[in-house]
Amino acid sequence: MAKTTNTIRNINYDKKSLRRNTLISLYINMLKPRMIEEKMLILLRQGKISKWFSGIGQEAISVGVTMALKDDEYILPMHRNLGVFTTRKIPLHRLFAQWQGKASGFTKGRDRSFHFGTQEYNIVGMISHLGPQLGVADGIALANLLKKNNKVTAVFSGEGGTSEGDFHEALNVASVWKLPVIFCIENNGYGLSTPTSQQYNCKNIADRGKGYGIESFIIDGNNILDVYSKLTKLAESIRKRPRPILIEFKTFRMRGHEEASGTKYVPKDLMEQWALKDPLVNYQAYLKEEGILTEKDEVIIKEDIMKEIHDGLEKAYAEEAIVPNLTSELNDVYKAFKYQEVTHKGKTKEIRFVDAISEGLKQSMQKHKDLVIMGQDIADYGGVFKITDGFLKAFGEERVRNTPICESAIVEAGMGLSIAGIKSVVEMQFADFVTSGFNPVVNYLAKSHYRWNQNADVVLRMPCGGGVAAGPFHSQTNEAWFTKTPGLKVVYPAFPYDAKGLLATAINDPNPVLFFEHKALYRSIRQEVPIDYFTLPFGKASLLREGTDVTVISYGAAVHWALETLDNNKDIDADVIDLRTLQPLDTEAILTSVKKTGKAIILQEDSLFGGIASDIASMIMEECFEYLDAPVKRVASIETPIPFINQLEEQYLPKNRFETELKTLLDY
Ligand SMILES: Cc1ncc(C[n+]2csc(CCOP(=O)(O)OP(=O)(O)O)c2C)c(N)n1
Repeated sequence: MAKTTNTIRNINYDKKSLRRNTLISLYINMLKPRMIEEKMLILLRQGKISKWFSGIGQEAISVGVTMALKDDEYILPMHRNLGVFTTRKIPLHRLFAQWQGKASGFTKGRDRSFHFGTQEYNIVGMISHLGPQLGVADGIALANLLKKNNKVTAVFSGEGGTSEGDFHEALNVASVWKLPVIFCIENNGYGLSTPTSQQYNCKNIADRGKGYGIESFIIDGNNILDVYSKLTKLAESIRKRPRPILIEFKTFRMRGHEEASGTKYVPKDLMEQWALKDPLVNYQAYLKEEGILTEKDEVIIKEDIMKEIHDGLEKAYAEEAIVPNLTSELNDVYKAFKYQEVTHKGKTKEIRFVDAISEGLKQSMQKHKDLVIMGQDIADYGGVFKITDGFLKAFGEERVRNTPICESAIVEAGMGLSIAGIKSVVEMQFADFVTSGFNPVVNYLAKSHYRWNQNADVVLRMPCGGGVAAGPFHSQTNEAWFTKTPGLKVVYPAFPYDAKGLLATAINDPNPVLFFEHKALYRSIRQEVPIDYFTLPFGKASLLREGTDVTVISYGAAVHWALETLDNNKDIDADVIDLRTLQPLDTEAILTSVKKTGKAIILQEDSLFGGIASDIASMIMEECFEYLDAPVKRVASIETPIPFINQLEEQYLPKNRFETELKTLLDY
């Protein structure tokens, strides 16, 4: 522990009307993470923990912010915010167990260090990618705004993290939507080895607030009384008048990025200057000067914390190591969902694919009273495909939300809404644009339940597919990017009836669902569809035709190409399987059919390599080898981006090659 007696104070404090209890609590709450860290550094040297990101010298920020918030208000910390976790009074043995990968931690050994959240303590931990936290905070703040509960959300980032697009998107959305969120930027001089001069080129990060229409402040992050008093005041003001605020805390990173990386690149005098501004040492000296803390108090407080650390460590060490259990690993990827069948009793009506989606969405909006939908141009304009036409009038602007062009922040906001218990549907204007929100989809939505038991109750609507002469960026069918990622469900209907029933299920399901809607089907495919709300189960393919010669497996628009080919070749007697959902996949339907026919052909709109057809083909070979009368055939688009002009697109897509390939297979 750093020596504190006879210290010359380098920070000026103003305790205003703060009571002794609060002043002492601020001290204890800063001291505890410092003492834990000092212990961790010893354990690290002994090889007892693997990695450590130090927040030494930055404790005043974590502690001041956390104490300014109420316990039921969410905080989204980063890797140097141990003080948030300890100030929220998480039992130390659980923190230690988390770092040791033990079961009584927060991630069952599935994620390390501070990469966890806990609803019990209203803390949402980071993913490694830093920036997404900011958009998730927007979502939580939006939930608070909608619930009108006057709660504030605080989210942290380093100055390095502010260079990510997520920062800019999150601030912009928060400003446009007037979200009650405090963006806390800890400017500690370095992002790994990169000094601020190479990170950004404005004087202060706080200056950026102006560009987004956000009030911003600079606070001395090493002055605990400043941090606490100013944050308390700001939080109170935001509770009364919801709005975002940007705060830049000036501070310094006193140790390496993580312990192994050292601080060689930091000028010595800089380190020495900041050492004089140690937030704990200075505050302790101040409390003593003021007669608020005596030597005796200090000894007792330290002994208590030491004992708490010691006991916590004993308990964590005594806990047995995790024994891998395959079933629980696999079961925890998704939140359990008990499918509720809602059958349709009433009348049917012939509608288009696009109407089925619109109707399904509308009925889910009626059923789930707090379901929020978000997307570009979906409100007044009704969406570029007019699926949400009239929704604004029917459900109001709180639930039907036009968004700025910022796919990352909106997916992240969906995650935040889910954390706060609100379902959402996000419309990607085109499935192609999901790339701009790819990180939060595959890393936040997909992995949160497995990591810390937090589901992402978000449906992403994905208007996709070719045949519409729209070129490489408005025609892709990119389902394979997501079927590859555990934690996501992927739905891809081919008919209006399926689209309506599966969309209802996607919204009921508490897991993240990517719902692919083929644009070429929107206005070309009609079907009798029940007028009332109904659901259809995931993981159940539909057997569209029954035959004995061959099994044709497909999904989306390609199902219609297969049917057209078979209509033109009435002599071919085929089982036709429309997969309907790709994750979960109805393997049983596939295998049963192939065992019957002995031949399988998979028609996929996407280019061949790495698509779902390849996985299905492998699966058939592994499971049905002895039943096969021919090699499994995959038919897919060629290995180029999807081109614009009709004749090139026709050459690209597999539609016209399917018939020949099917006949070759039958002749084998
Ligand atoms: C998207 C992404 N890029 C790079 C990294 C590697 N990385 C982890 S922390 C870090 C520095 C972050 O700096 P800053 O945001 O200032 O926070 P600090 O570590 O200084 O507290 C880097 C480069 C990462 N985790 N995620």
